[in-house]
Amino acid sequence: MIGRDRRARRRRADPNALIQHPIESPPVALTIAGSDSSAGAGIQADLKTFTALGVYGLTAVTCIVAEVPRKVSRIEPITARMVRDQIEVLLTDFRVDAIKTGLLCSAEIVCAVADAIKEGKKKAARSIPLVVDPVMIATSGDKLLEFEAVDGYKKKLFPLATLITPNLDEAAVLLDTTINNRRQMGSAARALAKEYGASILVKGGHLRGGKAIDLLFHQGELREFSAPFVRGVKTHGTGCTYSAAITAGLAAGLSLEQAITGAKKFVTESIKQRFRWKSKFGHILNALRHSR
Ligand code: PXL
Repeated sequence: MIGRDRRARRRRADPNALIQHPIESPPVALTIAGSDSSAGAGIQADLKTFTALGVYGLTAVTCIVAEVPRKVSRIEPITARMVRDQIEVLLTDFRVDAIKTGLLCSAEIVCAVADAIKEGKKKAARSIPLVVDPVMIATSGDKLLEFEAVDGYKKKLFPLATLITPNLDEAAVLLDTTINNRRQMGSAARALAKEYGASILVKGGHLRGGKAIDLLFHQGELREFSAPFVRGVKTHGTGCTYSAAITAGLAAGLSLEQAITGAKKFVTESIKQRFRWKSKFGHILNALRHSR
């Protein structure tokens, strides 16, 4: 059911309107994710994205990652109880318009997050869109998620999701298969949607070629979203930024397709306009520029 506020927002559902006419009570989005010390991914990317898109961001931190774009040094989870409490207090007091999950680190945290969201939604007595970004591996290739946590996603979190946004590697792990082309991407999106009753956006960025193509399976249909592939950039945090921008769009009252279209443009621009520095060791450090 959509309330009066949400209907009013959907009527003026132009994300630019939110930026150009700041309002005192902007839409509110909650990110449940890990902290990236280099601030290009994780909860930092989510907050920058929400802010750039005119949405107020709340955070529930799940773990702390000591890292730079090329290398994860150490991950330390927060206690599941503390993760749960952050979500609980926020959902009790704020009227949260959309939620996203990013890196959840362990099976215990995945289950705690699912329980807290379920409970919070019940108390709110209204539907709150939930975007689940099943983060498993960093762009650097470092493993971020405990293997046993995949089962928790399948059993507890995916059934609560509005949208799940796996990249090719994550979709392949979830379906225990390999995905090498567009046809296999489409089949994966359809299979995951059927399994979990959610809309699925399979991100094909890693397939390369001239375009970055994503496939959405939503309400029984497959739809393509594409943007020029920005070459030669080792991007860190694009997945987080993309799912956060979709979440911001949903919080602002956009339809799923409008939110994905806007988010894809936002990510592509953030990559094109990236910041660059030279590290002390002579290699280039890139960071997304989350602005419009
Ligand atoms: O990009 C995936 C990702 C998500 N969340 C956190 C991360 C990373 C990548 O390093 O650190 C906290």
